[in-house]
Amino acid sequence: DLWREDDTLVCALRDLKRLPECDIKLGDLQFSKTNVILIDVVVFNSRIGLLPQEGRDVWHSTFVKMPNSPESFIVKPGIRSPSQVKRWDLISKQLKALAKKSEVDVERVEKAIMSYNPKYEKQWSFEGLAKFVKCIPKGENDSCALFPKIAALALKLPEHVKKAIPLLQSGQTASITLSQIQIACLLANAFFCTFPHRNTSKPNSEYSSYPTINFSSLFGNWSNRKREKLRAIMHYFRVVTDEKTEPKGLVTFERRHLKQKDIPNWRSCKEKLHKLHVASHGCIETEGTGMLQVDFAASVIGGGVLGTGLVQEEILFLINPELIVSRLFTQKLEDNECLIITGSQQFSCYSGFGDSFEWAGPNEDTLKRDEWRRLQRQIVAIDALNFKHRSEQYHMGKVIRELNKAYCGFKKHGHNEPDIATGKWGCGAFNGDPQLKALVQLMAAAKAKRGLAFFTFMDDKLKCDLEQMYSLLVREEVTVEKLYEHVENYCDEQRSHRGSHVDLFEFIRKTLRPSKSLL
Ligand code: AR6
Repeated sequence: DLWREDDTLVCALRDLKRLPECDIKLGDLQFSKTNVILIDVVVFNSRIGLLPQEGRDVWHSTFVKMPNSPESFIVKPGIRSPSQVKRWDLISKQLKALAKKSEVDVERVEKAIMSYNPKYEKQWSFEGLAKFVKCIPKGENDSCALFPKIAALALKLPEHVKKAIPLLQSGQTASITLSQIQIACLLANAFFCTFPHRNTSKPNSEYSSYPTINFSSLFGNWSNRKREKLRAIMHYFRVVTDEKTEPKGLVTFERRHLKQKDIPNWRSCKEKLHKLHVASHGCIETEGTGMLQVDFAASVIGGGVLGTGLVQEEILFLINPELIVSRLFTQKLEDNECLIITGSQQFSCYSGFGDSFEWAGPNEDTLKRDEWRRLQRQIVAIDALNFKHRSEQYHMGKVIRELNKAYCGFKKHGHNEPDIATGKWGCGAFNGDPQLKALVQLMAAAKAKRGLAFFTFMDDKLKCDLEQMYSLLVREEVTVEKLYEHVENYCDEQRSHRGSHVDLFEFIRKTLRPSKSLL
């Protein structure tokens, strides 16, 4: 192997920084105009307990439109003329009827949901949910007993969430902190498809730039994927509706927008590469525990979690279902934006990926909590570009977009922050070049002065190649600006027809060590 010269310069996993050791001092929980907190901060800070923050409903384009808003009505067709009913009156009547029972079947759930979503009578199907209830193994088959509990939880919305929930809109840096039980209550409402104005994402519709949140799409077409997704979701509700296991912490969702003035000029970045660890075994959420964990996101957060998608992001959202609530208030991410979620709980274990994904039982989350009672899990959602043709990515405009996106996610906001756990970001469903994406993430991490743990997900060749490329770059003291130049030259060559078909690493190696390439 021509590459192998000296020892590799990558570091060991234990040399990277993780959350418990970082010991970040948060001080009292504090709200501001851009840091909205849905629980009572005074009560929380005096450690008395967890109460919802008082507030009022705001029916406005910059807030989540709530199903219990006094301004939300449903038009019911009448014999003579249509009449208007308050949405929550109808919903609560239906859900109360369910909550009273010890068991209800899917038909009854369907009837309730359709009663306040009459427009979708012909479009929505509950075939998937019905088959799910039929096919699930005995010990786990408590769905019919869970439906009433989920209904009871959804009904508590007016008690649990009193303050209006702002939308995290594009262009903003802002956060929302709420309790896990508030999240559970919102998700119980999503399960029962109660959120108004959220059933269509047609262009020009009010929420066309938001993800869907009502769970209707999970209940339709049956497939093995649906079965496993529903197992994970039902397990979440099993835990949160049980007083003994109900979670008691907080979770923060923060949208970050990288301001123009903070966008690096990559052409003149003097930083040297920071630490790198590469592993072909293990994965971001396990071996990367305590690090800033990258969600290989879609710009519409959560991607296909409520539909058929089942790759890294969707799996992450299924095993940490609290992440799904981000879909309620997070507008589509722009190029220079990311979403950071702190404190979500991992409720389930899994095995497989895509079609082989399986729910593998409950997960006892043993992470410690921070001063704001958030589990020490930090996830950053960054969406790579989706390339139809691989050749599209070899343009500096595209490379810069990816550099800025990664940098927006990686940029530190305090002194003592953990390193980053990532991998083949943008290289599966989104068709990116793993070598290019690895260098892009290394450059962004160098600028952010953070180390990277890179999990190649069983790709042994990438592990070897990346270790050797990194070692060469470090040995040659290649700075970010220099690396940028190499990438630029590679892109030029890819586009001109003189280009040989070498890969990016080989190209850089030949440039840095021309004599060796002659061997
Ligand atoms: N840890 C480390 N690596 C992983 C893990 C993991 N847990 N899971 C997967 N990989 P992909 P993308 C590797 O396709 O290309 C979703 O629908 C594995 O080798 O999920 O950025 C989103 O909502 C995999 O092939 O990410 C977006 O719409 C590779 O990472 C879209 O997919 C890429 O994973 C994003 O696609």
